[in-house]
Amino acid sequence: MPNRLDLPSDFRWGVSTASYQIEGAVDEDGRGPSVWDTFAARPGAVRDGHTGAVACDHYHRYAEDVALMQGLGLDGYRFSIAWPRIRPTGAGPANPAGLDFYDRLVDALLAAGITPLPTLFHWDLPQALEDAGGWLNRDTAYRFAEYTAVVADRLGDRVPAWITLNEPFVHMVYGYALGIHAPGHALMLDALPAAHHQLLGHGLAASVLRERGLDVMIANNLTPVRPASTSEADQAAATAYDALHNRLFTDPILLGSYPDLSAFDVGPDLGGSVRDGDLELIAGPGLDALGVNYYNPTRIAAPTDPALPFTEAPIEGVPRTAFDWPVVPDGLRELLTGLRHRYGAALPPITITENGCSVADQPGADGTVSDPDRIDYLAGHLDALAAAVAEGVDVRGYFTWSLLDNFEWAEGFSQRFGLVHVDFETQRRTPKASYEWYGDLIAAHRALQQG
Ligand code: GBH
Repeated sequence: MPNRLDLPSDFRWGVSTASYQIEGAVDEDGRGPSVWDTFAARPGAVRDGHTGAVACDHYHRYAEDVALMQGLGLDGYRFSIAWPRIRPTGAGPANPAGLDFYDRLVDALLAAGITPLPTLFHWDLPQALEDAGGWLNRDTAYRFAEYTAVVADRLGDRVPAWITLNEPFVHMVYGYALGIHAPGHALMLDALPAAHHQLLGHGLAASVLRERGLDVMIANNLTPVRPASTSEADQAAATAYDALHNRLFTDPILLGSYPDLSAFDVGPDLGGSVRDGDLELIAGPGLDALGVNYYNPTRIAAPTDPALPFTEAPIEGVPRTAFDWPVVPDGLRELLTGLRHRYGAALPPITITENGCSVADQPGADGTVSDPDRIDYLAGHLDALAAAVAEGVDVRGYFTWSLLDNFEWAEGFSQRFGLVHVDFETQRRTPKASYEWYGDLIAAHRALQQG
């Protein structure tokens, strides 16, 4: 069996974060409000009333955080750019102080030998754009392309590859269909225009990047969908769910078409949002690498409620994370080989842009943080990844979620995903056992593969 040390010699190791989850400094240097500032201020929206107002204070402590990355020996760092720092009201002139922050961060990374991999949208939309309809408004896609041009012009001389969107599925479902994330709309299937407009924004931004000679990626949260049984009803439900979760955000980019959503009573115009020529705008620029965020598989059964054509069924008999998510490392191999089978020659190289788990870890009496469950999770998933590579899937890198414990959206600070423990009272950073393990793995892989 191949294992993680057998990954190719040019395989790239990284960590991931996102702006609203770590930066804090929400009122500084001209940043405008984002939908997450507004949403987190709503009573009951976030556990314990937490907000990202301070988070990890990374805005002021980025140099210390880059030093932690350097200690891991990373090749790359995936972070996100806060759109409301760059264009505080979503339109109009750029904010120079916001651009300066990412300029300093990029230079610090390069000085540490780390390639920056920015994500342009990781859910913190300028509130002013939400006031005009957010991603339900087609106009937001054009504002996204304008903002992309501003940051690409400033950083493109030092940043080779860019991720347009993070998890447009989660943003649509949690933010627009269920209302458990910002902007907090509970529109159920009427949220679908937010899928199309994000994808249109991806396509327009991709053209802007291409024109500047930059590489284009997207980070989709993909899941292998397993029918709960071999019954026809469960299999049909699984096919419907797979179309909504996986294909809706990948087919238009790689194949130039939307999947069949007729099981949802949704036509090919996604609620009237798709116009002539849009699919060409989405697929036309192409994709240099597909970013895959993987956490767990999904088990789907026939519907119990007539409103939707599926129901989620629990995955039993496997370990669970502190967040209660099932731990199924082989699901990553299943997902990757499935993508290769589905898209064939249309599938670009893959980078794992997120994978990790929440562990309820706290410093012990001696001050160290022991997180064996995270080490098991990462080791298992990296071995599954190596198995997929051995089966012929072209995977170029792995970015674990996350460098730091951070603001975990609706869960506030209660779920800890970091390789580095953060004390949110003192901002003290303590590398966990998993940090040492990951750094040792990177060094061992390099020594073995590069001699
Ligand atoms: C990502 O979302 C985000 O990009 C990132 O910002 C976030 O902090 C990180 O992951 C950790 O949450 O119902 O048991 O099957 C991940 C989105 C949505 C992944 C729900 C797993 C299903 C768990 N996820 N999900 S389960």
